[in-house]
Amino acid sequence: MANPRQEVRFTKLFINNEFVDARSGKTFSTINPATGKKIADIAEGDKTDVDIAVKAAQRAFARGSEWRVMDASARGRLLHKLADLIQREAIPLANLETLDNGKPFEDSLFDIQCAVDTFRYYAGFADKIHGNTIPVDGNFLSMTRKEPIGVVGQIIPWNYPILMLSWKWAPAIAAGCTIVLKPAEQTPLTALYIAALSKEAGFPAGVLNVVTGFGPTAGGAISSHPDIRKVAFTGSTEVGKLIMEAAAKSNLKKVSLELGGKSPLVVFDDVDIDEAVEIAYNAIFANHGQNCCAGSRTFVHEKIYDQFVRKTVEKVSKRRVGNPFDKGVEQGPQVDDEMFNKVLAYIDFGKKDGAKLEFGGKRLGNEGFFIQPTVFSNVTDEMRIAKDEIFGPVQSILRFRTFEEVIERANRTNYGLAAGILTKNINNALMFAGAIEAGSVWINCYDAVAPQAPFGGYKQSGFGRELGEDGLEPYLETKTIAIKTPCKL
Ligand code: TXE
Repeated sequence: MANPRQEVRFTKLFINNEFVDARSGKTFSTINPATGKKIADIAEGDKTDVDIAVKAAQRAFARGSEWRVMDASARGRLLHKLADLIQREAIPLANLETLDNGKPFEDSLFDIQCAVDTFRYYAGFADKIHGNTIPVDGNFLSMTRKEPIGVVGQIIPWNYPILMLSWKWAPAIAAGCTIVLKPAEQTPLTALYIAALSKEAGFPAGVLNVVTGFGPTAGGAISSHPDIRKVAFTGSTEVGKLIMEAAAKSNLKKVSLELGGKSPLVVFDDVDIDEAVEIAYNAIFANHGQNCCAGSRTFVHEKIYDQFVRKTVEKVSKRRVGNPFDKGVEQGPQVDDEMFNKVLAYIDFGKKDGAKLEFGGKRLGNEGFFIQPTVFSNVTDEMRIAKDEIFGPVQSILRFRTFEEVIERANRTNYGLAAGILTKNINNALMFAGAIEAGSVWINCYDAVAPQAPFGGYKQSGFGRELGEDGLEPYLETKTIAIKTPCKL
């Protein structure tokens, strides 16, 4: 495959503004999913390294430290500076992201722009985080202060490595916290690169630390650490439960979780079918289906069902899958062999459970983790492909008849991250938006995520919100201060 020559410069842990080996001296390989071959050896941090990183973050957060006495507006300027540097380095960052994750190069560039937008949004917030004065009874001046929660741990997944880092770092920095971040073991390269940029931007030592390593060891050390005040996690519901348990058993650190989904996209019979097919296609196939809010249950009204399926197959059959560095390629490999095997297993379940395989269903080529975009029709609610998060390029098309029926079926899931509805009927759209149990609802669009608007889950898709003003809340404590006054002011 004709890939760019991108040097991998950063492979060690980033602690206290220095790149260091893991104390154990251990490393692990990060793999190029397009070939299955090793890209680089990365320092394998564990509990000892997390302890060292937490100490650095505590020093950076100590009373009177450079970070603690810095003007809020200066924190905002640092965030802008980091955004500038990420923009300057967009090409090498996109090369590394595509190499490590497998997503098309253009998609990496798009993610980088979204990350820059997120940093800039929260840069503006740094000096606008403030409390209230409150008219309590009696002779008091009562006021609240919003304070940074302290040292926070952040554990992120591999599906949007740069973007997830920005969702975690930007609000935490704006709030004035210090951070120990663990990227996913599949995709450590860009977090380390951005760590180097944070030093160049001028962040004081210890404010931002990156410990690469595995979930149960490095991640586990974060979630059970006695001196971490808050853990923010994006990943599987299964691990989210472990994180919450570890947080409870250690020091009751605050927790926010952004977990999996099985999001419905409901297509009524009054739509422009070509447009609806296109929206539903992007909703499921974007990022190879490795998207927490993927529209993985396409409910289509019975009146247009057959036509919708036929047009979907036409569209999907033209999807270009291949080397993610090639121009025009829309889909690269799945992230690793584990996800590749999981997706193929679900395709098998789909066939066994009686869904009709309309397109795809197989591995592509004999190198790397490529899977054909796959479409199933005649999918019913109890099938495994309709219930579980597959996290791959597999579209399940279900048939429905009435509004009430589809609301009930759309909500019949443990997840509640997102939902979409396509219709020209404003009443149906609004009633759907009100009745659906999901953190984001998209009407006549899908994946309309923006840094300014909160994002997060109902039910087992997690709790706490990222992005928007709500996204600051998990990183803040509210302190109430009452001052006795000689009379009513
Ligand atoms: O996730 P994990 P995996 C879903 C998706 C996917 C499934 C498994 O359905 O098929 O999860 O993917 C760290 N303590 N999502 O195995 O394990 C891990 O190192 C602390 C949805 O990749 O949850 C990584 O940094 N941390 C999702 C992060 O958790 C632990 C994105 C995510 O890995 C840990 C990814 C532990 N015990 C997968 N075990 C989304 N919401 O977008 C693992 N980790």
